[in-house]
Amino acid sequence: MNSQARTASKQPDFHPMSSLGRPCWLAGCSLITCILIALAYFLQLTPSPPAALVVPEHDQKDELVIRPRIELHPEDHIHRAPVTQYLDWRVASTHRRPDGVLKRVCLINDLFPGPTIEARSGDTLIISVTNELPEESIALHWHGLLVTNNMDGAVGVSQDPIAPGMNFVYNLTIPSSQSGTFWYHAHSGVSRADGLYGGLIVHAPASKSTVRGLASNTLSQTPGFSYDKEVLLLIGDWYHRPAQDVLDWYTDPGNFGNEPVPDSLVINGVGRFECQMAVPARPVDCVAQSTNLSFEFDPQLKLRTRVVNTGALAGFDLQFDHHTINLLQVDSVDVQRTKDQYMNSLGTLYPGQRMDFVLIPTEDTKRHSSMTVQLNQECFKYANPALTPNQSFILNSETQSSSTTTSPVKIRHLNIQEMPSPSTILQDIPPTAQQTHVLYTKIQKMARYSNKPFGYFNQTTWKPQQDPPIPLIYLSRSKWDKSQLAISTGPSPAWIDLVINNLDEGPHPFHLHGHSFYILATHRSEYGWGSYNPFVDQIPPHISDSDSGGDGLGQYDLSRAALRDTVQIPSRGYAVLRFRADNPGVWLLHCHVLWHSVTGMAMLIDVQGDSEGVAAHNFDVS
Ligand SMILES: *[C@@H]1O[C@H](CO)[C@@H](O)[C@H](O)[C@H]1NC(C)=O
Ligand SMILES: *[C@@H]1O[C@H](CO)[C@@H](O)[C@H](O)[C@H]1NC(C)=O
Ligand SMILES: *[C@@H]1O[C@H](CO)[C@@H](O)[C@H](O)[C@H]1NC(C)=O
Ligand SMILES: *[C@@H]1O[C@H](CO)[C@@H](O)[C@H](O)[C@H]1NC(C)=O
Ligand SMILES: [Cu+2]
Repeated sequence: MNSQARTASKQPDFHPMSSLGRPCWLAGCSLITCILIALAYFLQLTPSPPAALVVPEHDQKDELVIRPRIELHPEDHIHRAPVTQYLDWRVASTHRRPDGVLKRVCLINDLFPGPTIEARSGDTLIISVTNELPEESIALHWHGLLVTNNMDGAVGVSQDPIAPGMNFVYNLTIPSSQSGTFWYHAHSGVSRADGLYGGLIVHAPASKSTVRGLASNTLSQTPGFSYDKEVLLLIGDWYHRPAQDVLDWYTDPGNFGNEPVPDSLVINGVGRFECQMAVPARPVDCVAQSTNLSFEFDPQLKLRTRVVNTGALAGFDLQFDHHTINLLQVDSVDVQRTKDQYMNSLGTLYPGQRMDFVLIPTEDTKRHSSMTVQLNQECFKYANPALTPNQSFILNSETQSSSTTTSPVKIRHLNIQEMPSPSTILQDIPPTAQQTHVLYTKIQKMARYSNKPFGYFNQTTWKPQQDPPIPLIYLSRSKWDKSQLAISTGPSPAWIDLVINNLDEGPHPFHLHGHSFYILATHRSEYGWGSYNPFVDQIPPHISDSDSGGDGLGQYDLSRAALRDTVQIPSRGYAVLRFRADNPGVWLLHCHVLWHSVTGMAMLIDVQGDSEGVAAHNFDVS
């Protein structure tokens, strides 16, 4: 019981919003105090920042630095037995200035992002969620965790939304087979883009041999893959308008279905915006930041860096100077190691995806080092002059003169979208599936819907079940309304192939609830429509490509497959996913671009079986 209470009350010590003494407009004090201090600043009543802004435990040099750092504590979890953690969450909203611009932000227990959950495989999380928002209903989804269907948080599918003033208790048992970087986010309306999300880290229990006390990953025992500390980076695009206004803009036929381009980006709830960048058409209430943003990571340490794309629309690339990168996991699954293990860049991480890597200082790291976030502009169909798409953040401002030699670092690139899983994971894939389903997805602006954009799978645009307004899992299939397009996988377990053709000019990051899938192939067509129907096409387009293709033995090169829960489907192309439908229930398959999923780019996978015993085989932990 002691360890339960200890774990339950634990908050990350370095949560950007949780400590006292952070700048007021970023911390939990009232709006009025914020305004007063901001005024004092502007009127220069104080020559240096007021005492409230000083981080008490640090020296003078640090006074003007905000550290948007979330440090993790694997040592509290990897050596203990599984426990039940009780969390009591209140969801509310208030006005904050994450990047200097005032915006109504959703908070969990006064935090944006919400509290970071740290657990170990086999833990049970009992999370009581009380909705204290005045108007919006909410629900929370546990992205990537294989939970039981009724705890999945998908409004209209597995639960009713939690109305204002109401409470819902999530009861999640983390399978003993899962560990890695996960996150939770709103799965109702658009509150995710108002900040209703947070990190969920599952530490793997320590194995017998540990490296410097840490063994959260099998790779950590391999030279080059060990690390000293763990940190979390929740990085995402950010809009200055309320998410509902952004959605209204998107669905306005006058905007031709162009996705709203974000104004900014935030890392762990903090960003940087130059007030003069705001466009006249969208005036903002902006306070210039007088502080530097620096992570102040110890330049001697190797960091296991866990990155989540929490954004609504944009993918991003990360660049580090004076560091190399060793990729450990994508979507909480190990990746195959490469011969050339030290990388400088990893390619684009799309909304919903996660990557874990060891950030390794190079010889000259004791100098100023920085991380650059580059929002990928491929899905920006117009220019937003307010946005600075490439932004650098200081990792370490310390300048030591111990090393002046700069060892030239060869630039090596890796594309995480194409990184296969290790063969130990791929050996589970059967040579063929029992069922194959072909799907077509597209955003359409149709005259009969006043040219508003809606996302489609085949002929159906998804909406939460309304007629009758009862979540699908409590209704017989014959009662589902016309917005529910579903694939039935037959008696569980069964191996299923999904061939998802993307008929759009733009890519879509698709996420499947309740299961991970093997990506067997992806294909992008430069011209025409690169669709694939295995029932008709003798040779799949990805094989007829000269530079990619199989081993000539089958349609798919299983040795290059990747086990994931989110896949970027290229423009005018497709992805072939193979998964074992073994988690009974009704599960969403949807685009993780928020503006696409809320306008219908979603459908259902109906996995038959007894949902009481969902994934029960995973629950026994020795
Ligand atoms: C912020 O960083 C810049 C560039 O490194 C530096 O010149 C400046 O002194 C820093 N300001 C504060 C307040 O630390
Ligand atoms: C959570 O679910 C488990 C397994 O179904 C059950 O034994 C336990 O009583 C539940 N706990 C709560 C607080 O509902
Ligand atoms: C941002 O970085 C990317 C990749 O290096 C580059 O192609 C692009 O031109 C940069 N954009 C801006 C606005 O600097
Ligand atoms: C989607 O459309 C394709 C082509 O018409 C069809 O083969 C497939 O069965 C449809 N899928 C579903 C789930 O209805
Ligand atoms: Cu999409």
